[in-house]
Amino acid sequence: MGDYVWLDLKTGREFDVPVGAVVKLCDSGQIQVLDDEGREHWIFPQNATNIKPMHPTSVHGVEDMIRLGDLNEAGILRNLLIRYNEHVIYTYTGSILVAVNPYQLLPIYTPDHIRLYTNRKIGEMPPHIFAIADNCYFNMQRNNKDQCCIISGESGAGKTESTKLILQFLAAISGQHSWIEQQVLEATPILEAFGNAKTIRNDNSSRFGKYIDIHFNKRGAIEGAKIEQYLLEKSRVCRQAADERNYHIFYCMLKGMAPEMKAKLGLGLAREYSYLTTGNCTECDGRDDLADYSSILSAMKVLMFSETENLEISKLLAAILHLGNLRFEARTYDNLDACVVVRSPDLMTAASLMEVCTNLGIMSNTVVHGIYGRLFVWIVDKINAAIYRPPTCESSVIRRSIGLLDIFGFENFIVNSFEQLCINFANENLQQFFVRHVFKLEQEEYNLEDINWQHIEFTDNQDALDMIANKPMNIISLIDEESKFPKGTDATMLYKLNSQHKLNTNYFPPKNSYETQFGIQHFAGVLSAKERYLTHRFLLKRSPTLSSQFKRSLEMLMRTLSVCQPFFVRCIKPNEFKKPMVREDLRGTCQRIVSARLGKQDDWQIGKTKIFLKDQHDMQLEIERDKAITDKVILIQKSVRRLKARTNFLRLRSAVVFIQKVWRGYRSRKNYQIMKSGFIRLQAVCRSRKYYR
Ligand code: AD9
Ligand code: MG
Repeated sequence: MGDYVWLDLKTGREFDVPVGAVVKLCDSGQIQVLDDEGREHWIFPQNATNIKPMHPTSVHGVEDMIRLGDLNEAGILRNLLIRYNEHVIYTYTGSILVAVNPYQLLPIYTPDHIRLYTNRKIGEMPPHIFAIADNCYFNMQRNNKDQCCIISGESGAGKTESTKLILQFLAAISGQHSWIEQQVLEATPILEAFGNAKTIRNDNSSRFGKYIDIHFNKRGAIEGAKIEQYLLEKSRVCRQAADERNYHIFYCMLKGMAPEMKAKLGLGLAREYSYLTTGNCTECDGRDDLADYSSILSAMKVLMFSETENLEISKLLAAILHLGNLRFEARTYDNLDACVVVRSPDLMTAASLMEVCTNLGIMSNTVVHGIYGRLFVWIVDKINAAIYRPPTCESSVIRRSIGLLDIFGFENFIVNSFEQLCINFANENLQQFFVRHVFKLEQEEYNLEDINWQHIEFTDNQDALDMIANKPMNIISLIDEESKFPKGTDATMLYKLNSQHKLNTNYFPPKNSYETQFGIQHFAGVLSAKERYLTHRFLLKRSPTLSSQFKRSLEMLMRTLSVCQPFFVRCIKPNEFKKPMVREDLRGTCQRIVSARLGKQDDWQIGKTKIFLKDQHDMQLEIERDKAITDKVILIQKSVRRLKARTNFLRLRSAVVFIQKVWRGYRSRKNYQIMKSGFIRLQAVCRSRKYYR
């Protein structure tokens, strides 16, 4: 009793690995165990193969996972879990740092921590992002070699926060407290304002990639920096998915700009702009757009943006918002179908802000997001003009640098388009860089030196990379070619992709001839793309095409990285709720619901991703749900009646606030809307009864 074991529940789940458990009771051959997720199990003698003793290193966890006796997936996951449960988010695997996103501010980044981690060897202190930064700095000086730190992980895993922490550490130990350090640090809020947005995965998601190269002089002090940006997601300017926002800057500007200035630019509230409302979400919990606006303005001052430049930027942002509100009317000229912009105050304001006449012709979304894309590039150039000091003859010999790579994480949405292909392709490249450094090069060296070693299994993603971009007729080159081809359509492109790659195991052709979706097996999983590339023709047709441009900048990045000594930080997202200390057990929750409502019968089964029910069960669950909603509605109706009796009809707003509270406790806001008139409109959940007083 009290022994720790691995319990293999063999649930058949996709990511089925043994879990840790502690033995509570041994009774005539039967063993009762309590697993890490708090569930009890009885193990019978005939199932003894389900249980294995745990190596002592796994019981309370280790700081460096190389030391794990059970060095397998289960061992690694448990090690991270028990540390995370104690708010210890950093763990090493050799010199690689694994960082689990705590989703809360931990008191581990104070000036004292900076001092504690300065000038220490890796392993001398508990794992920490500052230890990686310190080692980058130390290696740079000792080996006189440029360093780079590659921070990877899925969207929301903590890459950008880690980058900021490393920057903060380097600025502190560079020790000058100089203007240039300040400028390098202040570049971040500007870049985030224009290049980050709330997505369903991350409230501050980077919608571009960046490589910040920090330059140090021979005394080890920061003397400048250069920022390289990659592929801003421009489509977001005109369209956002449900529950997502446009770039932060728009909302900050509308909240924080002085009223006189807003009047001058003809600006109102966020909800008045079509480009800010397609995601049905103008606020972001935990973000203060008003306060952020003043931080952005003061950062811009530090980075030497002039008053005139700031005004020009605001004018362009305002013009984009007005353009988004334009309406078009279909017309026929000389038997040709055409459309014209309807004259409106928005058209006048947009034209005057952009200093063009109102005969704008057709203002498509592409033009607009083109404006924003160029504005973003201009802003990055402007920042570089302030922080980059070109090397002098003398300094170029002794200047050394540390590069921090923070790109957009792997993404898989319901509809994935060209942007996701590029983002995921960039991640594939980085994974290959990681695989080469951590496994391939190491193992090649052992072979060359005739060293005895145990082969480590790893997944090499080189084939997927070859299919996407390297081999002749690769996916990117086919997309490129089709976008230049005068008669190219989505269908012809898909046909070419299918005929070229259908036998490749990394390619998933459409399931039938009506499907317009194809999939790519990425190292992070299968991601399918709704084939919509040619709608981006405006951009693709330019010379060089967007994809070849992106491919070239990635190649340059890989070349830069390859001459540096690399450090790796792998960020991990602990749950999908953007919350601290949640454990996610959707399967368990579903199991509890069906067992509570349908009983423990053999009539239903839980598969890997779905529950299989009989028709009558579906009906039964529907009835239960309806009843639960009706009970709530009755409760609300009663409350309204009570309130109306006590107050009078005109004071209905306070009743509405009350109802919102009651209702919110039960269902998410998405399912109801409080109308100005005081009506509650229920969506989806109560289709048959549309309005309730
Ligand atoms: V994306 O690919 O740009 O969508 P990132 O960059 O990986 O993504 P980010 O760094 O933005 O994720 O982290 C997401 C959120 O997690 C942050 O806004 C913080 O609220 C939270 N986070 C991440 N790391 C830390 C941390 N070390 N301490 C506290 C953190 N909170
Ligand atoms: Mg980020």
